[in-house]
Amino acid sequence: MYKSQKITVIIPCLNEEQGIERVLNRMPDFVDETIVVDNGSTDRTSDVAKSLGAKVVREDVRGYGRAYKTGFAQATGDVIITLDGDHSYPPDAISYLLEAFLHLEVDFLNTSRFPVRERAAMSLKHKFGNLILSVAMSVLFLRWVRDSQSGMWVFKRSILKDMKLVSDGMAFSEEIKIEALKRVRFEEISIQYSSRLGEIKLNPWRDGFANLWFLVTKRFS
Ligand SMILES: Nc1nc2c(ncn2[C@@H]2O[C@H](COP(=O)(O)OP(=O)(O)OP(=O)(O)O)[C@@H](O)[C@H]2O)c(=O)[nH]1
Ligand SMILES: [Mg+2]
Repeated sequence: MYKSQKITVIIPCLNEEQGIERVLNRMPDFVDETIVVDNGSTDRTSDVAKSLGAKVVREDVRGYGRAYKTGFAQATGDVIITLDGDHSYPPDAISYLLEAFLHLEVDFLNTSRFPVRERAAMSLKHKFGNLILSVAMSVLFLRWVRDSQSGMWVFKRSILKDMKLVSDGMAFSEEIKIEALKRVRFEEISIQYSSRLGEIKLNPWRDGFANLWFLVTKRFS
C-alpha cells in the first residue's frame, strides 16, 4: 500500500530472464502485487519471476499490447504502474512517481525518458524516431507529449473501463496515452532511462513506421 492505495505493478516480458531478475530485486516493498506477463518466453523468465515472488501470467499470443491487456485483466490494485522487464526503466523511481501522481491529482501520469542522461541508453536513431512519433502524436491529438513511446505509466485502474484499446503491438504504448489524454487528467514527468539488459527485440524501422501509421489511422478512424 502507498498512502492507502493498493499498488499493482505490471511487467510484460518476452525472454527477459536477465532483466526481470534485476527489476524484481529493486521493487519497493510497498508494492502489493507484481504481475509478470510472460509473452511466450523460451528462456527462464517465468521461473525467475516466480522465484522472486511475482505472479506470472502466461500470454502465448505475442505482442506488447496483447501482453498488457492480459495483465490488466488480472490486476486488483487501485493504482497500476507499468515498466519493461529489460531493466531500462527505474523501479526505485516508483515512490517518486506515486508522490507526483497523488500531488498532481491526475488519473494518468506518463514518464518521459528525455533528456536521456545515460548516453548508451538510447541511440541517436532511436532518439530521432521517438521525436518524430511524439511530434506526430502531439500534432494529431493537439496535446504536447514529449515521450509518446515511454513504457512506464502510473494510472488509476478505474480509468481502463472507458478506454478503447485496440492495438496488440508496440503501438499500444501510444494508444493508451491517447485514450488517457482524451478522457482523463494527464501529466508527464521525467525519469532516468538506462541501457536494456538482454537481447534487443525491437525492429526500429518496422515498429517505427507501424506506430506512425497507427497514429494516423487512430486519428481518422
Ligand atoms: N518487442 C516485444 N516486446 C515484448 C513483447 N511481449 C512482451 N514484450 C516486452 O515488452 C517490453 C518492451 O519491449 P522492448 O523490446 O524492450 O521495447 P523497447 O523498450 O522499445 O526497445 P529496447 O530499446 O530494445 O529496449 C519488454 O519488457 C519486452 O520483453 C513482444 O511481443 N514484442
Ligand atoms: Mg525496452
